[in-house]
Amino acid sequence: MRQTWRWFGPTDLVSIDAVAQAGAESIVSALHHVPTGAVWTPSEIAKRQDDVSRFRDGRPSGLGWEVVESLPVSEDIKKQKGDWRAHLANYKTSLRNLAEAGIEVVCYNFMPVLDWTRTDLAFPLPNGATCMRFDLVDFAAFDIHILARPGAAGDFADELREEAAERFAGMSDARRGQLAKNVVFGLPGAAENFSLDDVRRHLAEYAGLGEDKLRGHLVDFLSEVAPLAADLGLRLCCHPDDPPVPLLGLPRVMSTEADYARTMAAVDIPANGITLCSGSLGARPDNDLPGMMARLGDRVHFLHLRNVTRETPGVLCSFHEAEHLGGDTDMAALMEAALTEEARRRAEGRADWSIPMRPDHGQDILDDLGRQAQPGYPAIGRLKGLAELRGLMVALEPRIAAGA
Ligand code: DNO
Repeated sequence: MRQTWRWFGPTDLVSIDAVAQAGAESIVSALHHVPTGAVWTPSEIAKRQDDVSRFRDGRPSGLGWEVVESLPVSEDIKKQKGDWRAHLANYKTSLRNLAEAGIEVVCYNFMPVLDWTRTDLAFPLPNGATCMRFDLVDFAAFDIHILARPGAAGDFADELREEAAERFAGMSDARRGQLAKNVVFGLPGAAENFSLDDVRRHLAEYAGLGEDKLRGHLVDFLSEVAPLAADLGLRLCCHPDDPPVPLLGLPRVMSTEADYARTMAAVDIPANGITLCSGSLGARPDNDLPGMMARLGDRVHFLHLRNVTRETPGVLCSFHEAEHLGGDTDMAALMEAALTEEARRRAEGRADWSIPMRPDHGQDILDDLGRQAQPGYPAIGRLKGLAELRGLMVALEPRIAAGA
């Protein structure tokens, strides 16, 4: 298992020096400054590789850019509208340029409009740490009363609707503004940061585009890019929806094991693969993460190890981001399933037996507090997560290798 670390580029508050000191072996990064839909040019890719390869004082870091997260899929491609054919051609050019630069793993997602969604970016825990949280009542208050989306009220059960009305009535203007900002924060480091009007405009564009159509567009996209990726020696991996439920009346198609099984079967080649994110998928009680790793492991090209604590029952629930070994996913069992898959690949002689893994998100602890790194991406909280995961790995690996 390759221990990787997400780095947002030269503007990231966490330096390459810090990444090396945390013990990570390679870097996950993206060209966040390139607008979605445009080509990632060889020179921009080379520049990022160079940034990754050096410490602040210019000495070699020994780190390389191993995984792209994400090469974003444009809204036009997801909707098959506007410039989607040009964007698709550009996507392919970017894949060729990445392959040329020696990068093999490319993560993306297919969530309409917003990437991850939270209601709190710094929710205080009893020990003084902060974490990201999704509170269903706050979210309903946002959807029904702040965004005032037509039809929103009908998407929530009566009791929840009443709670949301009460919650909204009791909120200060400042809290309402903060909540809206948190929900639309979108993709960290992305060029797009949406205003409420932008969100309304984007939502309107999806009118009439339901789950089946979006799934069809995903399969169309993969039918174009996955065979090319295979030719280029690349592995594409789709990140799950976060949270893994439809929100804001938008369809979501990569939320469950059944979704993944369908999409893998639709374009049935290894280059069409999975980013198994235990944090995103773990927000649903019916996603069995160790089981998914065991059953879909063959196509898992990238692992995001993170944990959540679900606070309410139901598929659409409140949750917060727990410590990596805390929360509702049995991380030891998931690690065991991942190492078992690696042993299986090694026995088969697969060149890609070692799966890149990153400690996904972290709580803000110690000097992270008040430092305002990208939400979810503090230095020390992630360092702790990586250290704990590495401990699990070192403990389990020899046992599993011996049994293989
Ligand atoms: C959030 C991340 C996501 C992820 C993208 C991948 O922290 O897990 O933003 O990078 O969804 O496409």
